[in-house]
Amino acid sequence: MLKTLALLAAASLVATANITQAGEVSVGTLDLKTPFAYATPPSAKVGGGYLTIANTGDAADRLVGATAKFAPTVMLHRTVVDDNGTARMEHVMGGIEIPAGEMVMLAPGGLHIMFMGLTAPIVEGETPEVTLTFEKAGDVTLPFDVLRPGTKPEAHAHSH
Ligand SMILES: [Cu+2]
Repeated sequence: MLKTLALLAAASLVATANITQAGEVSVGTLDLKTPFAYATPPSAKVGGGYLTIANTGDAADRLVGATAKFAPTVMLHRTVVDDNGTARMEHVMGGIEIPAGEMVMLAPGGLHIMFMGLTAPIVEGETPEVTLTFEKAGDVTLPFDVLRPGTKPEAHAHSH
């Protein structure tokens, strides 16, 4: 009986995303923290999205893709610096692994979500929704904070 209840509880955790605190969403064994994007000028066609993903489970998961209403194409990218010191972005093939018990940061200058072919600018202060797709945890839609380019997200210490 207890075992059945535990299984049911585990199943419901997988099926629904729980908002645990402002700016933090959990889905399955994953905690998604400080999702943010940078505001874009009106004519911009691309923008970047970032967040930290912690895997509290004992099996690896994988971020395999993302979608957003404001961008017809969303890719997973990594910024790399070549031997000449030139930064460029490359498509991350096969998705981003989130190892068991570890935390992966998507951050400026490294791994990021690339919103391409923007149909509307990303506006500071708005909270556009982005759907992330994980191999095991499934789809989770969460709001991204929009920050002025160059600024860093604050630790979420909102007092309500
Ligand atoms: Cu990119």
